[in-house]
Amino acid sequence: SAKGSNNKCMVVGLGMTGLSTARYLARSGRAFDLCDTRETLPALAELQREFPEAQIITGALNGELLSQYDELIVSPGIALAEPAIQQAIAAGVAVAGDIQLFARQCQKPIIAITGSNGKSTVTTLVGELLQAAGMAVGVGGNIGVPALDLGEADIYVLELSSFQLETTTDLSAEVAVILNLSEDHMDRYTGMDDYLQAKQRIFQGARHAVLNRDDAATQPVGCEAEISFGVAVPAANEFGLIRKDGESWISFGEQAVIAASDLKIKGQHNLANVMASLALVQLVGVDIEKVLPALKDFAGLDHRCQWLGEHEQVSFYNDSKGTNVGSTLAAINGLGPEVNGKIWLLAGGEGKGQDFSPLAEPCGEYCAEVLTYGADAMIIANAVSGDVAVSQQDTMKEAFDRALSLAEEGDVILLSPACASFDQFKNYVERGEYFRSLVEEVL
Ligand code: UMA
Ligand code: ADP
Repeated sequence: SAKGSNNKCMVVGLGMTGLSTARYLARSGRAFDLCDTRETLPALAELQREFPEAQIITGALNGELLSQYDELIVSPGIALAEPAIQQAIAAGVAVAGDIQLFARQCQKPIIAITGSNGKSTVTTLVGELLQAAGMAVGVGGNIGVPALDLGEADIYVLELSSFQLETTTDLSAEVAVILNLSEDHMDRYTGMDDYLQAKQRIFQGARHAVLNRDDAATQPVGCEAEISFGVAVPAANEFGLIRKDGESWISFGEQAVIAASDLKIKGQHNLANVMASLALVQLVGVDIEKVLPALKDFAGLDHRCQWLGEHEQVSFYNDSKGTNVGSTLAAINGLGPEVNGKIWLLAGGEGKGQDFSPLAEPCGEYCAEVLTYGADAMIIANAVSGDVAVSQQDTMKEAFDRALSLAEEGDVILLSPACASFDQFKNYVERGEYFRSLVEEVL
């Protein structure tokens, strides 16, 4: 075999990304084949009909075979560390991902957003602010619609995962940001440095960058941050928080922009998300004063610290998208100071090898009890039990019933698992809907 001997590219992985890539290559008239590591693909017949020219290969990746292609377009669900892919790279085969293909042909500005937490919130909000400013916006990437499936637009807002960035070499975004960095996906990275290096690829060729002053890991590489955000009182060209009339306000330099109480999304982490969003739209030329009504209307996304209702003065919050320690910390530190009573925290699921000890101290401060359940219930319980009362259950329902029976007026029952859901649910959406159904029986 020899690199490029068949003058084709290979689409590796046939999930949403692979399909969008195949459609794009077909539209562009480029020759390609398709492969997936799974032995059987449910939609194989349809695929063969849609792409009659392509060979479809299923089962374990073959390095010898992959080495014959000009370029591999690798899906985010497949690690580049796969030996077959490494063999092809060693043979000189180029590797890219769908985001790289998208960037190569895109003539319009791209706002690129990554980070461990808050990506979907910021991506959605930025999309709404740009729309309010009168632009036709394409919003996609990791948030759901693959970039190559987005239609014509004046500007694109892309949520990018570290997996997507691994296969991106020159994004050339108009504005790029790493919102924050905390431990996640340690099952795919050798450590935090490796994970951060993937994220930093978002700055390659970027025209402008935004920095989170409270998180040094978000520092742009190879370009300057023009606008920053953080909780401290801002200097010129910075977003930050000030006190005004006894209230917390977001301010740009000396210009007070909006009171925290005028926002529907709550918690300090959401103030950071709003500041990041304002910085991003400002750097593509939007007058932020004009989009304030849209900002005030933004109610946040389901499953992210979402208030579900109140019963006998006990409030219920669904934070099923809290799939890592960083997001659960944000939920506790965000809600904690605002709660009159205490928080009953339901946490558990698949821990992805995380260290849960950072939860101990804030749980000690704000929680009545941590109720753990699911596969890694014991690991979480052990990590926090020195600082807070803990009970262990098999299921979320048992944890919920216990919290409900013990909660007092002014308390909050919060689902913020700090874990992936796959041990007991299809995904975080199903987990959140289940929690909502438990709450609705009470309301
Ligand atoms: N898979 C195989 N063999 C293959 C290809 C895939 O076993 O040959 C498995 C993967 O291990 C994975 C699943 O199939 O479990 C999906 O992988 P994929 O790369 O085909 O994924 P897509 O369907 O293309 O969806 C991807 C993102 N998924 C991943 O990064 C795993 C979606 O983000 C994203 O919405 C979509 O592209 C559109 O851009 C999901 C996600 O979980 C929501 N992202 C992670 C996160 O947010 O934490 C990074
Ligand atoms: P992502 O797309 O990065 O997963 P989401 O906006 O979907 O981010 O939020 C995921 C989880 O992280 C939710 O639990 C949410 O409450 C929490 N979260 C949102 N923004 C932040 C932030 N800036 N810092 C920490 N946690 C956050």
